[in-house]
Amino acid sequence: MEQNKKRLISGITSTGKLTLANYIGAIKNMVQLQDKYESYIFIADLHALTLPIEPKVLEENRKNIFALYLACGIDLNKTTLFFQSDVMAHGLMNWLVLTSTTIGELSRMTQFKDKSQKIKSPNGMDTIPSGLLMYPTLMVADILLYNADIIPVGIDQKQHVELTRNIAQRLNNKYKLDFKLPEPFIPKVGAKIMSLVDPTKKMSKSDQNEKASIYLLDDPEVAYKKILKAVTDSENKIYISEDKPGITNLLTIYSALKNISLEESEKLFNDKNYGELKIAVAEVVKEFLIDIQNKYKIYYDQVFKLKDKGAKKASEVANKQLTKLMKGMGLNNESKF
Ligand code: AQP
Repeated sequence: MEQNKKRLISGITSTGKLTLANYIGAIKNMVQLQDKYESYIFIADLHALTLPIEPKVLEENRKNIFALYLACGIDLNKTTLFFQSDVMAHGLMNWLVLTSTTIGELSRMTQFKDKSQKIKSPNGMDTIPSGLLMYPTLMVADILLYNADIIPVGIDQKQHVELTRNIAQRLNNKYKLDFKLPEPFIPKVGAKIMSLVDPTKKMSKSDQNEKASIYLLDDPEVAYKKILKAVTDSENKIYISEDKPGITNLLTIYSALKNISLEESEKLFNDKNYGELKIAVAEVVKEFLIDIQNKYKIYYDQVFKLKDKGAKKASEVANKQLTKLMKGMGLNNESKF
């Protein structure tokens, strides 16, 4: 059966504690799509090294994310779940992809511009790790290794999937190969969840202000209070509008967790006040966190028992694609794999 299914790949970088935005923008879709697609989901721990990170922190993040994927509904009977660093092909594929990319192409990526701006020293580029520039080529490698059809991601990653399409086309033309051109799969509701303290900025796991994000492992009571304190405007009328990013964000979170459209949420709340909306959103967020945290506790201690099966299967698939590209490029190591 699996041969007839289209392939899906996606990952989350283990740079910090997962947020509700990571769930709504990415994991929720991964869970919904795992019945229909041959699914490969990973913890992007090599990507996490693109910015400085303490080894102990990285170790803990990786384990948390693996257990959280399972708690959120990733099913090991349907999805191949693995740590990126367990599949050696990712590093080598990254190098091969890198040789077909230009510095201009990489430095134009919005995420690179945003993240490098934040850490740039007054003396110039010396504080910007080269890994940050190459983050997208590793993502291209992640996708091409599984010859994936679709990539469930939030809108901030769309540009990297577009780069993957360009590079796949380039490799196909240059080396007469047949890499698929992947499509991003972006959720209808929740493609960009916003910060709770500044709703013009995206919610991000690396935001230094803990009040800006709901973390999947937040104490549910703390999360409840964060929603009650979420920044909104002062009009006290509930409707969806670009001029009302805070209220639109709360309606979006409610819709995503209740599995209803944004317009349905708007209708439900349009004769209510901000306090009532915040309490309703805080309740669904709290319930959601209690549910996944109960499951998380069960999975956390099993991570190292569960991880190798996925890594083995992923390696088999990845090595085939890697060998294809190596041969195409003239690196013909017949008996290597
Ligand atoms: N605010 C968001 N709304 C919707 N989706 C989001 N994603 C991230 N932020 C939002 C999606 O979650 C997945 C996580 O990808 P990642 O960890 O590899 O990188 P990211 O996009 O850089 O995520 P963060 O949370 O912002 O992490 P940091 O702070 O480390 O950069 C992707 O599918 C992403 O689109």
